[in-house]
Amino acid sequence: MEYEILKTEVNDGIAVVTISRPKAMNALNTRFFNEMDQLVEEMANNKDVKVMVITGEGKAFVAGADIAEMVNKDAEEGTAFSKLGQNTFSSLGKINIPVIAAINGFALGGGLELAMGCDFRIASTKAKFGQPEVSLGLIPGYAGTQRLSRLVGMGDALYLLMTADMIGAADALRMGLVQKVFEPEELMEETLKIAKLIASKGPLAIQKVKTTVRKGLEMSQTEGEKLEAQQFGNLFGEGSEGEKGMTAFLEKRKPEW
Ligand code: CO8
Repeated sequence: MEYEILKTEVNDGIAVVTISRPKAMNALNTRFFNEMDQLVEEMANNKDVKVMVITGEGKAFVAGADIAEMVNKDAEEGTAFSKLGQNTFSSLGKINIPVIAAINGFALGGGLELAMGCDFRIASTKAKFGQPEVSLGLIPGYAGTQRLSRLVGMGDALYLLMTADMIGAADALRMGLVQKVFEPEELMEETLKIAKLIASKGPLAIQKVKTTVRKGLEMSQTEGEKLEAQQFGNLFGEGSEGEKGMTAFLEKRKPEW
């Protein structure tokens, strides 16, 4: 399948994926999900890509699911459209490379759900966030009810979900919904600096941080600690990444992975 909505550029191990449907505020349609599924598979198998950054073209990161595509769906089709998006966004959490959302503008409804499916979020001071579904007589369908409450806690999640209030970057930062905020003209440059910093670290360690935290969140503390001990141990031994990193430290030089 040719890409029509997703534009990808890979430089120095960082893939920047721009969602490009600006006339519809980058609203998410079936075509977007099919392209994103294909792209995630390609990125996961591309040894040159160490970090993926997702951003939007124009005024929006993504202004939600495509309302024009959804309006005539029946209950069964609505459930299918919800599962399609849930699967795509959960695949971002499953691939071995970190995925960062660089939120340039509106991140509403399905757009905020996409951002929350990423590993963490960097925002422009101009970004706006919200879950406006109840204004449309809907609820989030791409795991927003689940991810938002886990990310910001029940009070702020229910506030956003029940009021459909659109908040700015400062409030999103306070809630922990985003991790960093930059001026619009600095957003990509600063996000790329963070991506490059991550790309300079032990690649297997980065993979294991991602999978251990994400899988751990679905386990009890005791099970999570068992998983951590296993993953920690896997980084040791002759020729291992841990050996390379620790030896470089002791020899006062930069590691070569
Ligand atoms: N879907 C389809 N088209 C959209 C969407 C959208 N979500 N958002 C904007 N557009 C279109 C507009 O219709 C308009 O099209 P046109 O030029 O043809 O009239 C164009 O984009 C530009 O939009 P505006 O003129 O409205 O631009 P403004 O700058 O005035 O406003 C806003 C920008 C505030 C972002 C405004 O467009 C808006 O409120 N958009 C809708 C936001 C929204 O409600 N999002 C939630 C959608 S529901 C959702 O995401 C549920 C996810 C779970 C689905 C589960 C599946 C079953």
